[in-house]
Amino acid sequence: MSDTIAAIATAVGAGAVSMVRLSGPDALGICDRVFRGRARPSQSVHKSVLLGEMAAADGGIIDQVMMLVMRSPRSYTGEDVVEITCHGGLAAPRLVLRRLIEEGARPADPGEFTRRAFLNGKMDLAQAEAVCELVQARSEKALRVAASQLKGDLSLRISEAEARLTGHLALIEANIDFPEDEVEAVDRTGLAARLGGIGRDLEALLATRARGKLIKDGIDAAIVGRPNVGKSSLFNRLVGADRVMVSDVPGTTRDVVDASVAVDGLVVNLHDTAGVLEAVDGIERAAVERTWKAVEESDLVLVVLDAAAPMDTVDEALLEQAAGRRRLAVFNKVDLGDAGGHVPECLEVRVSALAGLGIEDLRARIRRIAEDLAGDVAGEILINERHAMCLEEAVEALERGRLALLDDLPLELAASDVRAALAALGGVTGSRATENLLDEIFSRFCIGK
Ligand SMILES: Nc1nc2c(ncn2[C@@H]2O[C@H](COP(=O)(O)OP(=O)(O)OP(=O)(O)O)[C@@H](O)[C@H]2O)c(=O)[nH]1
Ligand SMILES: [Mg+2]
Repeated sequence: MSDTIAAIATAVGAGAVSMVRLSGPDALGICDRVFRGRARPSQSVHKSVLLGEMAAADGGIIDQVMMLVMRSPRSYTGEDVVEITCHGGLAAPRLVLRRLIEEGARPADPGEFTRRAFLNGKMDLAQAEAVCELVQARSEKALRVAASQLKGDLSLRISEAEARLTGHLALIEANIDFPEDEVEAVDRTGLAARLGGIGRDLEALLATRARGKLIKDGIDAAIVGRPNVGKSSLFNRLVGADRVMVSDVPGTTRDVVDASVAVDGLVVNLHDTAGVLEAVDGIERAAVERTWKAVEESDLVLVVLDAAAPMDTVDEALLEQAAGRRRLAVFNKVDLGDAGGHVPECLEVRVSALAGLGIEDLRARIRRIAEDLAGDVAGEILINERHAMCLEEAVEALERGRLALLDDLPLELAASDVRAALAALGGVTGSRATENLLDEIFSRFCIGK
């Protein structure tokens, strides 16, 4: 890890300024060679800001730049870091980067700055993951959850459990090593209860997995109904643009079409689907199967019904299928009349996608359901799938250890289970992270982070 890496850290494209980041043992040396200004970067103290010019290899000027010098170990990566702010656009940041590479820097891999921060002990793995989640957050709630994880809230909960387990392990091991000596004897029932208590705390964390996914990835809402009831018209209304084709020919939509909308700090992923018919063959059948699958995979189902016509068996089948999750009966085409349809024990709205009636009411309903699903996340810890796998392993090991103690099995068994639980917990914060795992996590990052 002795090389110096460089990358454009800002989005490339039109913009007033861009930032190119450099990290590694030669960061200051490289800057000395390309910078023309009053101070030398390598002579500058931590947190210096230098204003000057970036010189091309032929001595010409590439751009006016500002350099922020952060010296090891007090930087993001723990190495010497220079952040070079230049003008935005396509040319300036690319030329600045190219110049740094000419002088010996290597283009950074995705997430490599954060990977170095992790390897240099600047943050643990849960915090490094939070950096990625923060950058990718599509809603305020997702952002807040990531920010709390970056601050170390999840890591703290894990290290508290680790500390308690380490204490219990020490007692068990002392009893194994010096059973006859003056060590405090293991109270098997008491210790089993304590392991059970830690297991329950971890289960409480595990229970946040589903909501974590909902908040980070958004709420999936499928729009389903018979052909021609106006699903696509409604989809376009909610998206606020003519995203999908609408026509009076039944069977216009053949595939599931997705669009995400922001609803009060949350993301709702809308899925427009093919109309459902009773008996179909061929391509239509495949389309209808996708619709049923969309119903199964969604958190919320908007069942669109024709307000002006009586309900039929397809409507009833869809409503029933959706009953297992959150569902909303949307009576569309009220501008054509209202047959007074009603679905017992189901939220209902009456709209006209064509005339734009009742759409705000529909949005408000979706918002309320979404908020209800996501709950209040102020300062809350929500885990991701990877954390969940580690925690499940820890919970299982603790349960084995608890039973080993209660069943009067040799203490060695309980000790090995507690050790296994500790190792699994370490997986969350990365104390036993393998190269492969790090590759997988950091490859999801953007370049320059
Ligand atoms: N009068 C009236 N017509 C509507 C309304 N909503 C949609 N339509 C019309 O109904 C027809 C079908 O609309 P679509 O949005 O394509 O219906 P769909 O449910 O997506 O149909 P498929 O994709 O074929 O299943 C179009 O001619 C729309 O203009 C409405 O609220 N009132
Ligand atoms: Mg359609």
